[in-house]
Amino acid sequence: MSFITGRKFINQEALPHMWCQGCGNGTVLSALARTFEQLKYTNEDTVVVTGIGCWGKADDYLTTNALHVTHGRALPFATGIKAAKPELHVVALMGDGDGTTIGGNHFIHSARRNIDITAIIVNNLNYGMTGGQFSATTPHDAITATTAFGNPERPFDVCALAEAAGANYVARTTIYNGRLLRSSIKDALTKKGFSLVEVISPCPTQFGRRNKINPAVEMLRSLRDKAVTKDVFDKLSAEEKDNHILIGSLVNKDAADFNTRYEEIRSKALQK
Ligand SMILES: Cc1ncc(C[n+]2csc(CCOP(=O)(O)OP(=O)(O)O)c2C)c(N)n1
Ligand code: SF4
Repeated sequence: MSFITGRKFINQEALPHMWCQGCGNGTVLSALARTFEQLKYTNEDTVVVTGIGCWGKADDYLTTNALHVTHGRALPFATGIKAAKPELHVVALMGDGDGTTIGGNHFIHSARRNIDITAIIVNNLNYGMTGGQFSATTPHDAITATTAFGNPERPFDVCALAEAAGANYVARTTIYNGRLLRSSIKDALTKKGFSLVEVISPCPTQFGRRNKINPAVEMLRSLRDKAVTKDVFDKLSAEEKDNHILIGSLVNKDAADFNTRYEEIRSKALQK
């Protein structure tokens, strides 16, 4: 009997990884490597594009083709790769700072373009790598290095943003919900068009410590207790919804992707 381990996609020479104890990044990396194996992807036909941040280091630990680019710019680079080489599987790995704050504009336009890229945003609610500053997903009132007495801003709903902009596939999960994490990554990778998997993940070192959700296992318990599927979420009051995490597949449709539309227009232009 053989088991799916994802081992051939993990660069053993780069281990041990740099992530803190209790960080969720390793769980997401393992789920991604296993799904690559399950889908029979190869190192040659897969490209991982990362921005800057703790999660942005993920490409160091993968054996696939990789492009490590500037902060917030993973999606434009991924777009260029997919437009030029549609046969490749292109995956953009971004933190919430990378993908929705400094890179927020690229995020909505990639979804609008519906280009066939899978974006995996590990949302740990702050800028982990640079010391725990607030990001566009930091909850209202949360304590961060730059909101020492509480965050006056409201967070983006990353999935709602992707849906409104036109993504074909949108799912949210947490690192506690391991099976959903794997199945969401698989569905996202196999869906044509722009796909988003938002993974709510603990950053015990920066976010947990400041918001008194520690040790790391407390962050996992909190994810377990807060994550609910749509049937439960819909019955909650507005106030309760603020304190829960809606998980599951939220959008799954088949609008034509960018490369298909581009080819249609190109062939029309060639006939003139
Ligand atoms: C243009 C630019 N601005 C700021 C930085 C500094 N910087 C590096 S990582 C980072 C935050 C990363 O946070 P996030 O994307 O949420 O990833 P995490 O570290 O939490 O995984 C920042 C602000 C940078 N490298 N480049
Ligand atoms: S600082 Fe936070 S996000 Fe970065 S490795 Fe540590 S726990 Fe993970």
